[in-house]
Formats: sequence, structure tokens, C-alpha cells
Amino acid sequence: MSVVKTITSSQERKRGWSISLAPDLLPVEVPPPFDVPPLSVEVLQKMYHVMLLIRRVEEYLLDAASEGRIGGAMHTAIGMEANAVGAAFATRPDDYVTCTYRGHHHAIARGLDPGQVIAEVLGKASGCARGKGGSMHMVDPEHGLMGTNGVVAAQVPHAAGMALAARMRGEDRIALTFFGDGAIYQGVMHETFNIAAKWKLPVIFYMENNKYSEMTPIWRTSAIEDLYTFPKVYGIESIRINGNDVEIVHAAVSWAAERARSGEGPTFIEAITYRLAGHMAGDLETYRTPEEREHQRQADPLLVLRQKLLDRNVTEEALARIEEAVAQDLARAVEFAETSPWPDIAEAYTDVFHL
Ligand SMILES: Cc1ncc(C[n+]2csc(CCOP(=O)(O)OP(=O)(O)O)c2C)c(N)n1
Ligand SMILES: [Mg+2]
Repeated sequence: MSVVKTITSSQERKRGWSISLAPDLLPVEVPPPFDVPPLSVEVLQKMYHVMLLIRRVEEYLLDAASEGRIGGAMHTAIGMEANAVGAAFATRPDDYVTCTYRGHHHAIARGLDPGQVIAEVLGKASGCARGKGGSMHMVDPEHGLMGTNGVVAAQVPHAAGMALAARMRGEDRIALTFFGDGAIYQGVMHETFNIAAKWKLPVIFYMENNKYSEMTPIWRTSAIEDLYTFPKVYGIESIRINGNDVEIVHAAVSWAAERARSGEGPTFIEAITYRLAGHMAGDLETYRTPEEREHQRQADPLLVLRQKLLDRNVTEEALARIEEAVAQDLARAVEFAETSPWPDIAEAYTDVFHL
């Protein structure tokens, strides 16, 4: 798709450059090279519950950040929930997962208690990293989440290493690593693609292409539009999907996981998605127009799934019950986190590296 239009406001003229609406950001329909069998209504309802819970937790955290109650940077995945939930439902609890600093959605989708997520972001002792990691350092090895990472692309070779370890131990676990569109030009990505392909490692490379690297739209910096074509030069099976449709995400990751477990090696998935909130809490979002964001709201993965459920004869009353249950889950999580103690000062140097 080509650039839609260019908007020049007085503020933009002062700045000397204008904001162009990105190429059509609504999820691109690419025929999937695998079947997308309809999931049962029960499974879809569970997915709706988890996706909505992620949304509500992150909205709560954005409010907390605006009240000045969060130290350090916090990145939300509002609008990207289907990627985490579809993938989590398609993998096993003992599979390995790594992801970026934008990781609340993956933590909750894997099964980390939302109370521990909120507590960690607030810096409370009951957080998943005892309040020492904050938003960018979610961890939950019990559910396979081996750590979220603040260094762009660093989590990708980690996952390949975990896949290799599983192979060497004779286990049939796989590794799934999430990264953004901005990671694709990091050298370590290509080193990892090469060795993963060469050794046929059981790893899934999952790109959440939300169209922006921090404040820069990917189409301003990438010479090519079809990012999923990169790994093909290493002989990696590579596809592009609609990352805002949880059923498609689920089918794609199930397919890739099956390939990995049966020794066929790595798969690369480029999932087209969009972040509806800023890059991080406090982002003024001057690099995109409100029109662009509103346009994208039409493809909000929660709306897509809600409509899917209605189309499959789930009633408004049944959806309202899920929404009420989510409100209760959130209230419990908030109560847990807010009433948790701060870490003891004596803890400052335990479980951390220091010289
Ligand atoms: C190695 C490295 N270089 C630069 C940064 C600064 N940085 C933080 S987020 C980011 C953009 C990454 O964009 P993308 O991979 O698309 O992920 P998104 O934030 O959109 O989820 C950059 C460059 C970093 N954290 N690590
Ligand atoms: Mg991005």
C-alpha cells in the first residue's frame, strides 16, 4: 500500500517536516500457508477474557504512571494483545519464551498473576522480580517466561540458546521469541537466523510489527516493505499474518510449533499489528496523527474478537459476564499490588549483579 496522505499543521511547519500517515496500517490480509481451523467458542471466550484483562491492567498502569507512581520507563502493548494470547494458547507451559521490554501482555498471557505484574511495575516486594526489575523486566520461569529484555534484539539469541539446550537435553520443548520491527536490522538477529537455520533449532521468531520503532515509522527507515522476506535468505520458512486476529495468530504459532517440535527447524512470523498507546508512558505522540490512531482503532484486536464471538452466537449478556469477571480480576490484582509492602532496604544488593 502506498502512503495515504501528508498532513502539514502549523506546528509541523515550525518543526520543518510533516507527518505522513503511514501506509495503510490495518492488518494486511495475506493468505496463510496453513489452515486456520475455527477455535471453539469456549476457547475464544477464554482468550477474550485474557486479552481484556491485559488491556485493563495496562490502562490501570498508564493511569498510575500519569500520577507519577511508576519509576523508570514503561511500555504498554495496548492494541497488540492478540499476539501474546494467540501464541500463549498455541504453546506449552514448558516452552521457553523471551520478549522485549514491551512484555506485560506476554507475562499475563503466559499465566503470570496480574497482581504480580502490577506489583513489579510499581516496585513492590511482591512483584515477579521482587520489585527490582520494573516494567521492563518481567520474569516467570514457571510459565516459561525467561525474561523480558531492555536491549533491542538481545532476547533473540537467548531463545536460540534455549532451543539448543532443549535439543541437547533430548527434550521436545521449543523456544518462542518476540521482537519488534525495529529489531530486524540488528546484526545479532542475522547471526541468530543463520545458526538457527543451519542447526535447525526448534525456535519461532515472532515479529510484532507495530509499524514504529520508538517514534520512527518503519517505512521511513526500511529499504524494503516486506520484512518477513529477510529470513528467507537463510532458508527459514517465513510468513506474514494479521497479528490482530487471535485465531490467525493461534493457527500460525501452532503450525510453527509443530514444525519446530518435529525437527523442521525455525519459522519466522511477521505479525502486522499496531500499538494504540504511546511508545512509552508519557509519550506525547507528536510523530503520528490522531486520525491515524483512530483509523487503526477499527482493527483493535479486542473489537475483532468481540465481533467474532457475536458472529458465533455468543450473546451480549455472555460477553458482559466476561467483562464483569475481568473487572473483578483487575480489582483483586490492584488490591494485591497496592497493599503489598515495598522491598526491604536490606534487599538492595541481593539477587542483583554489582561490582
Ligand atoms: C541495542 C539497543 N539499541 C537501541 C535501544 C533504544 N530503543 C529502545 S526501544 C527502541 C525501538 C524498538 O522498536 P521495535 O523493535 O519496533 O519495538 P517496539 O518498541 O515497537 O515494540 C529502541 C531503538 C535499545 N533499547 N537497545
Ligand atoms: Mg515496533
